[in-house]
Amino acid sequence: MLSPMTENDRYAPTPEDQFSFGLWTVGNPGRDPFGEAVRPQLEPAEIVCKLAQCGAWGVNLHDNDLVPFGSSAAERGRIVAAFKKSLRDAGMVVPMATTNLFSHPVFKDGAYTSNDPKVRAFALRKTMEGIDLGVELGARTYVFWGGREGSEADACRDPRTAISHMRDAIDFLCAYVKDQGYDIRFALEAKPNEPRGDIYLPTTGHMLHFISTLQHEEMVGVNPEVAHETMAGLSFVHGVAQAMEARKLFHIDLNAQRIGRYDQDLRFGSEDLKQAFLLVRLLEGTSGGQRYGGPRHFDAHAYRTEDQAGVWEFARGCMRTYKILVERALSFDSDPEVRDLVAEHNDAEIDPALTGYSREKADRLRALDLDADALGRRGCGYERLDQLMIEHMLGVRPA
Ligand code: GCO
Ligand code: MN
Ligand code: MN
Repeated sequence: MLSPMTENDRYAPTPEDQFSFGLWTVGNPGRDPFGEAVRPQLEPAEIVCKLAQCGAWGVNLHDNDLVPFGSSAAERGRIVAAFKKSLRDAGMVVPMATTNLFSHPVFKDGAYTSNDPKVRAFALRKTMEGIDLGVELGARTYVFWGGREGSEADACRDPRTAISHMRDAIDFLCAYVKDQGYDIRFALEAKPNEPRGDIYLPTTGHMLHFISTLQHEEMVGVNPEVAHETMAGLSFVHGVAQAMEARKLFHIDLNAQRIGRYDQDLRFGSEDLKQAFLLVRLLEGTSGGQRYGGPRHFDAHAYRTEDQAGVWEFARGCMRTYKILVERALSFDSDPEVRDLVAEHNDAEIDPALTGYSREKADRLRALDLDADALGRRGCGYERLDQLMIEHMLGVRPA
């Protein structure tokens, strides 16, 4: 039984929310390195139908989530046609697609960064076919997660060579997209480790710099994931904000994670609610910044303890928590006391002198009477601000 959802439920998902799930997320049968599957493998058509019933808008996929590795052209054609029909029937879209470059043993030492040009060639060709598939299904974003692009025995290659191979691959594929006339952008997803001991380009920050070295950097952005940045012990919100500021947030993988653990891919908001709140506040622009316009994709899966009912409970929980947090963020950012505490201290005399260097501005700065001791004595009021945030999050304010 699905949890009850009434028609006027203000947290009920709508297509405008752009909530999406991967076939591999709700389709995860609960296999882990220590145990077998605990749930049957669902067919893509069934996943599409169930996701639509839960109120999701989109479904994402790896090439092989839909078309099994090694399928013939005829099989591919049949599978894709049937899948398109299930999308139409359910009113669902495919906003993002990606390539599985990690399951087959050929990728055990990487795909684009493998030392073997034959493996690199195979990876490129597989990605070209994956892009064709994504475009055929209507995807506007193509994600690159280099799960096996890393090492354990680090003497195996110069990491600089790995990065330059990675650049060659992305440059090649950007040119492929342009040559085909496709309307699709790339989003690079970082992860510090797992399944490799260390993965190259381990954080969103590394990716952002790498993108600036590409031939078609305008086509390439990032797909940050809560779990991955948190595994590295970093502030996910700061990483996402940097991507937004650089206009490079093309996609996002929402889930939950505790620091210092394996990639948990938990239900959105189920851990570190404060980061989740701040993230939603950032994405939705409730404090005034620009809103993120892309899909809200949940790259997570249900606990291994769950049966099929638990999986749909999980999916609805991700979306519901997101919407509750939107409401809480709006409430926080419209609280007059909060506005007062976060208001910028504008100074008509000083502010213009701080940007755009000129000798005259430098002289003005030198002439300013600035009392560092007095400035240093002032309290910031952040204890109050943070407590107010907690109270909005917990729903006790406004009373
Ligand atoms: C992981 C990754 C993947 C990717 C997916 C799309 O840690 O397993 O997050 O789920 O997001 O492969 O590229
Ligand atoms: Mn991910
Ligand atoms: Mn992950």
